[in-house]
Amino acid sequence: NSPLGGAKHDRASQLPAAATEKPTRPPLQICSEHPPLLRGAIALSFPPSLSLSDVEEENREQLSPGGQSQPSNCISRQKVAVLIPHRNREKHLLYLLHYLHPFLQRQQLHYGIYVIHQAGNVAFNRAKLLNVGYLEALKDQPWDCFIFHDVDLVPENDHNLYTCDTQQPKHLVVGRNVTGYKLRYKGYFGGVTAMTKEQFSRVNGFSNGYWGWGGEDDDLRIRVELQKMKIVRPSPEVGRYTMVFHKRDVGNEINKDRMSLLRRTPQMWRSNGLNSCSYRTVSIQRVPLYVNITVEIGHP
Ligand code: UD2
Ligand code: MN
Repeated sequence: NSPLGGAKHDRASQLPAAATEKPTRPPLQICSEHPPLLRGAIALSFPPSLSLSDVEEENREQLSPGGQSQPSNCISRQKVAVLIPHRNREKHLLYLLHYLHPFLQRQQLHYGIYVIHQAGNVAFNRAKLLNVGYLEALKDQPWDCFIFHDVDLVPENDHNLYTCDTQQPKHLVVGRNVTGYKLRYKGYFGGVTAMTKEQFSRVNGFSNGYWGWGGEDDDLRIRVELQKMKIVRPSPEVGRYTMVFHKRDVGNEINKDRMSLLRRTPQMWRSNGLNSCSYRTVSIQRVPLYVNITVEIGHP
């Protein structure tokens, strides 16, 4: 009379359907925790001749408009939105898309890529663009997990899974080529991070108040710590990125106020973030490789 005793009995009900019935496909299973198609570390190259039509052609069959895809033979464990803040880095975007689409498909993810493009020439605001990306992506699809992704960082190892840890925020960039693949400093939370919808809304997203270069990533870390969450990372062998060479952009000069802003995060986080993110959407275009959201976010 063991609980498993019924198994033999049940077989009868699973006999093949009679020939007159339409064949039914077996229901899809949840994808494996260890995607079978992963390749590990790969050598990256950045050919100057790579063009948009090359990258579109490489991906033509795999993507639906707006650069979205899902595995055909299993159900993705999470629905993942990749958010890329952008202005005037077209070539970097092309290299990233060239590597990222096949990378995410090898990981068997249901995913979409959103490029949030800051209109105009005033100071760049990476953090506010990412808030906009989160809010707009959720109007498009019920994503579970968000990857906040610099345009110039290309992952070198596909064991670095672009999924969220359901308990803790995840920092995916342990090391970069330009810093000898070492963690820049304890608490470093820049470059590429993964947070669930709940984790990100719990910290009220990023601050909207960081104009120009620096500080916004540390501000997010403080928000995370104030919620008693603890950042997790992949192993150093896996969390490796190549940063495509660049200089500091015009319009993204170092933010001299960043240290004083950071001291006020504990007082500010509740009122400055997702709940105070005002912007004007200029356009939303579903191009073949991503959704392009062009947005006016104001000025300092
Ligand atoms: C570091 C962080 C980055 C951010 C930044 C400070 C790493 C790997 N990255 O990047 O996450 O915290 O410091 O703000 O540590 N961008 C444009 N156009 C512009 C300016 C910026 O598209 O004109 C975007 C683009 O996605 C870029 C990102 O903003 O990758 C960060 O800017 P960066 O690459 O100039 O700064 P970096 O490399 O010091
Ligand atoms: Mn960079």
